[in-house]
Amino acid sequence: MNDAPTKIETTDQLKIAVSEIVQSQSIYDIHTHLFSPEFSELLLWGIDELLTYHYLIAELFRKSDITYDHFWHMTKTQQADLIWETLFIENSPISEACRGVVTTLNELGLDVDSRNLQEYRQYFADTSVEDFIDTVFNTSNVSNVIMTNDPFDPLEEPVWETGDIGDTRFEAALRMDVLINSYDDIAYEHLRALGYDVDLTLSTDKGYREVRRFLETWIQRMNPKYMAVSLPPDFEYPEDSVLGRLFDHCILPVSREFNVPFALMIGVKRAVNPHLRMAGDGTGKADLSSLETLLREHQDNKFLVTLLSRENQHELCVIARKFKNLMVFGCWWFMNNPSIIEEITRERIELLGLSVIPQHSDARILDQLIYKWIHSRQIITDVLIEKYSTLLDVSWTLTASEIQRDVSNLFGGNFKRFLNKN
Ligand code: HDL
Ligand code: ZN
Repeated sequence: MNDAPTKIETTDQLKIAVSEIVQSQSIYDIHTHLFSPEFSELLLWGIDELLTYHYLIAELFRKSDITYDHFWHMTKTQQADLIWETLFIENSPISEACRGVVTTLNELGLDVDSRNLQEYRQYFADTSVEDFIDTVFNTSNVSNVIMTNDPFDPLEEPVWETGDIGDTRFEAALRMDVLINSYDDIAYEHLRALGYDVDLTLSTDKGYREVRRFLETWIQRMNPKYMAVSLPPDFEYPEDSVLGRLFDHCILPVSREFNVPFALMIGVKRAVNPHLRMAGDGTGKADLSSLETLLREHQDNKFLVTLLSRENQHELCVIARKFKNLMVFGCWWFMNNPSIIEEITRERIELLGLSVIPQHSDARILDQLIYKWIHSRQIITDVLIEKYSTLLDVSWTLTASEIQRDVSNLFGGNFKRFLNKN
């Protein structure tokens, strides 16, 4: 860090220091949908994947007259062509998801002004996936990404069976949406077929023991940083249901025993418009009294929580003030837009200081690490400058190393400390 002053007494000095420090800080990206190359086609990268990101598919249908059926029968190249023409040429690419593609192309050194999709395709055709992974991690200054790993996914299982997922920059998270949200129509049969003696209503000690054995097997196989689940806005706890019994008799005990935190991602309404497929999910405000109960009754468990409704964010900060076993993380999905990231980050710092994980990328396509972090670094920089300035205003001077310490905690240190806490 060349020209950032060590002792910071003025706003100009502060701006230089915070900008440089945030820019140079490597990031531990704790929630993505990326995969190491060992997972072959599950690792998405390149311009056609960028353009057919489900966020852009949702935006396409607002501007194009194409029918759902016609679109879904197109090839990925045809879909990308249509999205490029509709959202980037016939309209300015000004939405966050559109802007992200342009930020990424520009950062990769491509001629954004040419608007020549074939030229961009040629760049990716000429690049190996291994080289591109290095390019993306170096350009985005991300040290590690945590994947979203589904033990019920037949495409993932063979790779885990080998015990080698290769590139150590990719780490695992054990995702339990199928186990928790689809127990009776998917997980039950799958577990039985694997030899786990579980029952359909999951209401026996034998069944609890067998689900714990399943979780333990995957924890040993994946070495996950956390176990995660996405939940609807009407998530209730406690509840006399498969979910309630899975939490109490299986997930929470295993989470404590193996010191693997439980990540709750609450507020998603799946398939609000099924015609949009992965783009068809929506959001809803959750009643967070269930979260409060969970935290209060399981204070020896560690929970990572992110919420999908803007209306829940302030309440989450207040709950986090009550429970040290709650780590608030990220601006998830529909929250991952500059105006909301700024609002959420500001209220988190005001209520929780530096004890949060301000952001994750949720990247689905490798290239997205570039734009998602460029955009978020800028917003978090601006909020930090604003907040540190209030200290200068009351004669609290700062040093660059103190800001470095704080920023290092926000972008990885808080997460690592939370994982190691017993
Ligand atoms: O459930 C999740 O982890 C969400 O992030 C969904 O994967 C969603 O489709 C998404 O990619 N959001 O950014
Ligand atoms: Zn996600």
